Amino acid sequence: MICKEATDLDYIDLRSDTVTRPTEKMRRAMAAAEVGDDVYGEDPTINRLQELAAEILGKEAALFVPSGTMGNQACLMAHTQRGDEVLLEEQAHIFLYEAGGAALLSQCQTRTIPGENGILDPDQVRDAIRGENIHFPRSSLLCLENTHNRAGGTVTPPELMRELAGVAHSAGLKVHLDGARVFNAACAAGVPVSEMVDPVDSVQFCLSKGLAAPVGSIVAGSRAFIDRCLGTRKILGGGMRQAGILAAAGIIALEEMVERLAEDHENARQLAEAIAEMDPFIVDLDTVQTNIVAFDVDPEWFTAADFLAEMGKRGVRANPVSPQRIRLVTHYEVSRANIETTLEAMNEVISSW
Ligand code: TLP
Repeated sequence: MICKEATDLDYIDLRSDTVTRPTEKMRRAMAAAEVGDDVYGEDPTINRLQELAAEILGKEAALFVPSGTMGNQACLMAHTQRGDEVLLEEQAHIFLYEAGGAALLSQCQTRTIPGENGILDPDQVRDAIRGENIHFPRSSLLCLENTHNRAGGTVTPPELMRELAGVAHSAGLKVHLDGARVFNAACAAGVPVSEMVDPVDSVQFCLSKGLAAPVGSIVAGSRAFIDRCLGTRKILGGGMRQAGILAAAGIIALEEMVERLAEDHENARQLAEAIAEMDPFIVDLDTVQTNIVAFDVDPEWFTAADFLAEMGKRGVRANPVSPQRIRLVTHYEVSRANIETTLEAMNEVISSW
């Protein structure tokens, strides 16, 4: 097991797994990284990261990009043509939180489908795909998200991934996976990540979330697709130079930070089970499958913001996701002891209300 480095923070940060800072080993690797100009394809550390990522994912090729948002958008641009329709779950990150990039950059129309806890039903997808008709846009891409952030880190199982992709493929659509947390999904499903992503044409995953690298995401797919992404990444300003300094941390993220994700899942579960016992909160424990605990706050008690302001005074940071809903995210800088402290602070706020 990876040794958890004691956090030196004087607060507990449950706002996101994006807050994780690079480990000591990452910092050493970054300082020592061999670098070159990556726009010329000459950064040996980036090349090594891309090869490693492609191998782990079981895809022909991979590309290092600065962020998950850029990875998703570069893939959308590479898959679609102006005026196409992109199908997404209605709470998908690409739809909700990427600043309208699908409309702006790919000039696509989005069509959302309500999932159950973020998980799509193949029949709904089949019904949403447009047939041939001069009035219709061309349905060209289905985007999946696994784990599903807004639904609370839920996992679409690998068999369902295959079924959903099969529906899209048989109607001529491509499939992109926003797999920002796909390693969490694979860990929870108990399968290698390559099995999870096998049915999709492209995948984006974040090195900068639970895997603790400071910056970066990977997109992966066929060699021809990644060649197109080299172009779309350049348009988006994502052609970096001696970014092997960042890729060095990404290599450690893939080599050393994947296996320990199970600890974050156990911590989230412990947190969720205790919160479910607290009067002001409603937790659907079935949705707590990975490192995210999203739960409702009874408006008769307080708003999410008011409650979290009190938690902040007690050294626990978290974000509301709507006026009556809170999201807590576990990661490698949150220990089991921090979970206990968080629960104590929650009980204290409730009893003093
Ligand atoms: N998610 C962030 C916020 O943007 C909400 C977080 O704190 O969870 N896909 C998914 C499913 C994501 O959750 C995120 C980031 C992204 C894409 C974008 O990644 P970045 O932040 O690297 O652009």
